[in-house]
Amino acid sequence: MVLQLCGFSASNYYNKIKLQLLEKAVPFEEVLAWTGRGDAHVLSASPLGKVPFLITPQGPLCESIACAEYIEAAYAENPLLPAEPYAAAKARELILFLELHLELVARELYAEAFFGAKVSDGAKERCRKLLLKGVAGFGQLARFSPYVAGDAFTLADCAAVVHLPLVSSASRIIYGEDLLASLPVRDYLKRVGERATVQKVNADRKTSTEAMMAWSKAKAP
Ligand SMILES: N[C@@H](CCC(=O)N[C@@H](CS)C(=O)NCC(=O)O)C(=O)O
Repeated sequence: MVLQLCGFSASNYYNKIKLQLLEKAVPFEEVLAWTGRGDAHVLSASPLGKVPFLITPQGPLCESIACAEYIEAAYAENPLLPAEPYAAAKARELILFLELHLELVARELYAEAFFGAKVSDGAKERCRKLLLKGVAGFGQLARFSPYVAGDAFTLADCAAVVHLPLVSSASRIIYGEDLLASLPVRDYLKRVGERATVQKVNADRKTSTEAMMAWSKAKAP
């Protein structure tokens, strides 16, 4: 059975795994699964209803970090983690740092930045302080030389390519300034954006975002 990637292409976590699979040239099938609609098949694979999740020959798997590690272990071709343990741990460190200290913090702003809801001034202020700390820390760890973990494209790039643009645009919309502007993120994204795999992920993201917005609009009272 071919590996199934479930979710939708507007999701940054989904796209992290999609980019990994494309980079590794692992055969896979995309299966559309939306969040927040109480679908039983989604909840049975991903208890919190989050995407992405995988349907593997052994069964379902959720949480993108577990999915990414499974894919690296199960499909040896085109490895995206260095063989040397410390270098591999440094790439994992970047992914965790990006997700815990940048993306998850900025996520609190998305409701207002992208979905027309309101985020309290207190929450915005708290997020801003955390983001400034997170960005400084990420700047200390990230190499951008030319890839985020150094001279090879790794899983850390799969995460950076999908999360950094969101953090950047949410902060521009909410604070009127790009809190990532102190880092060479724009040049980096331009550089990795030349890869056919990244172009495919970004093109699909646009189409999926339009479908998601149209659905929310049709559902709105
Ligand atoms: N920790 C999860 C985060 C996944 C996540 O937050 N996915 C979003 C889409 S980008 C989602 O499913 N949101 C719906 C929800 O939280 O109910 C992972 O790494 O897979």
